[in-house]
Amino acid sequence: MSQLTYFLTDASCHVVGDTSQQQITLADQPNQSITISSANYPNNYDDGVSCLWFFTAPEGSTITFTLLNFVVEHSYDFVRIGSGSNHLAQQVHELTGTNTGVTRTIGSNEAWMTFTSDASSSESGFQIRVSYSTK
Ligand SMILES: [Ca+2]
Repeated sequence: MSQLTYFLTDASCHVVGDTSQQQITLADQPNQSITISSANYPNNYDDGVSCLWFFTAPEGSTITFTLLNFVVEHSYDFVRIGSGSNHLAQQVHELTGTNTGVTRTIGSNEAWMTFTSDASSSESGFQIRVSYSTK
């Protein structure tokens, strides 16, 4: 993986300075889930983006990512999802191209997600609902 610097971002991929927003606690969200979207959605996202989100759910639960809408430049722009609280390790899923309707589950109550776009060409981006369920 490249040596990108990721910025912690809000639900719309805008950089946040408030450390209280660094962990998204799913149980505290309305409907116990949150929908994350690329910046500008449904208009095209920007080039050169690197966004990072951390999610936590109650101990013993699993976290599910539902790709409500997902169109990014194939093979150049990526959403990556992994377990735990270290976004440089334990990558589990890599998503690129068109994946609307797909779901991916992390077998852990901690998960992270990154979105990276390269220097040129963008698409409409994504809306991803992040929820959890107890085993
Ligand atoms: Ca691109």
